[in-house]
Amino acid sequence: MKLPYQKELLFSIMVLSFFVLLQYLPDSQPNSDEIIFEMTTKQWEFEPNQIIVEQGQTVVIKLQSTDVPHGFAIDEYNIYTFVPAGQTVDISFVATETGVFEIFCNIFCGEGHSTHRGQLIVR
Ligand SMILES: [Cu+2]
Repeated sequence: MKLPYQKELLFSIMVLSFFVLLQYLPDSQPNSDEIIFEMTTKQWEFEPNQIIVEQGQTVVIKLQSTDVPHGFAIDEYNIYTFVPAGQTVDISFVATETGVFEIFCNIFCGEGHSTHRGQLIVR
């Protein structure tokens, strides 16, 4: 038996099913979330001095210098940020590459400047 508008009805059901199924599909980008760190920098350390994130996350670092001007740099991510004395700056990037990366101060900040280091781990 053939119903009137059978094709149209079938099509409508397929379209509706598609949208209903969409609700239940797993998120195709589970790591697309944002992760926020509060970090301080001073002569001659970052605190915390290691941050660990998942690949694909948007990383926001709220970095405060508690003494003199410092820098925050990660070569592989092309990040070179100046942090004025006593101020907080937001550093934001997407962790596209996995690995262990050195964070370093790229503004001369005193005798321990060359040891002013931290680590970014993207896994
Ligand atoms: Cu420094």
